Amino acid sequence: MEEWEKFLRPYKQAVEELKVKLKGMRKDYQLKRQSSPVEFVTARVKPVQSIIEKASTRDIPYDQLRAGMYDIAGIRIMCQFVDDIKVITELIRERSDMLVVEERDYIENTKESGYRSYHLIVEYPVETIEGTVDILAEIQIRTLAMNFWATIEHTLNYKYSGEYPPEIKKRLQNAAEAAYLLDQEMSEIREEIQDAQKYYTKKRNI
Ligand code: 0O2
Ligand code: 0O2
Repeated sequence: MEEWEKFLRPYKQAVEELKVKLKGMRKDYQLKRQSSPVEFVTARVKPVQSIIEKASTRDIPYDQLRAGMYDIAGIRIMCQFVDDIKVITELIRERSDMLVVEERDYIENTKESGYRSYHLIVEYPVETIEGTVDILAEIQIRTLAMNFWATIEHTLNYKYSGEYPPEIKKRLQNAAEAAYLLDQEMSEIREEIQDAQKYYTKKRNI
């Protein structure tokens, strides 16, 4: 266990730092009195049990975990509108404190399950007393509707270990379609919503 704690130390540090930095983007927009593409940010270090299971199913040797498993540090950025995802991706690509090494677009290429999100794998340097450790982290960017669907599907996935009864599978596909339509509808009235939010923020600040 002590070995795991040592191994996970830079990941824990990275997750905390990345959370503060990415939440900072929201603060910057608020200071400029502009609508933020970032709604909220969550982050976690993958539990040891999940690391062990994933290493076993993917045949990743323990001495190659740092390079072979890129979601030990996981950050999730939620936004209101699908177009916000592109803005956030671009802001992350331009940053000098992390390097995007891979992108996976599950919005253009929706997974068979119905899963939609944009994934970035970044290399991030963590300063420790023994020097710099470069770790990989996965940043998932998704709308609130995508997050709602993915959170519920993830829970059901645990219950059924991915082997859904046909009725549940169909319902989940319907729900994925509904989430997609919800995102489309909200995009159509985006300006209306953002005007209302600006008005509300102004009123609150008086
Ligand atoms: P605030 O003030 O709400 O912005 P930690 O336990 O310290 O490691 P944290 O940040 O407490 O981490 O928890 P986590 O799980 O990483 O992130 C949860 C954050 O997401 C919390 O913000 C929640 O308020 C926010 N959150 C969760 N669901 C929603 C939602 O539907 N809408 C919005 N706007 N925010 C949500 P914080 O960090 O407490 O800060
Ligand atoms: P956690 O911590 O439980 O979320 P590969 O099969 O190799 O192409 P890989 O390496 O698993 O894919 O990476 P992928 O698919 O790019 O991203 C994996 C993560 O994306 C998952 O993490 C989920 O968080 C999310 N994800 C991918 N597909 C689905 C899906 O169908 N439903 C839901 N709810 N989430 C999905 P883990 O490994 O599940 O870890």
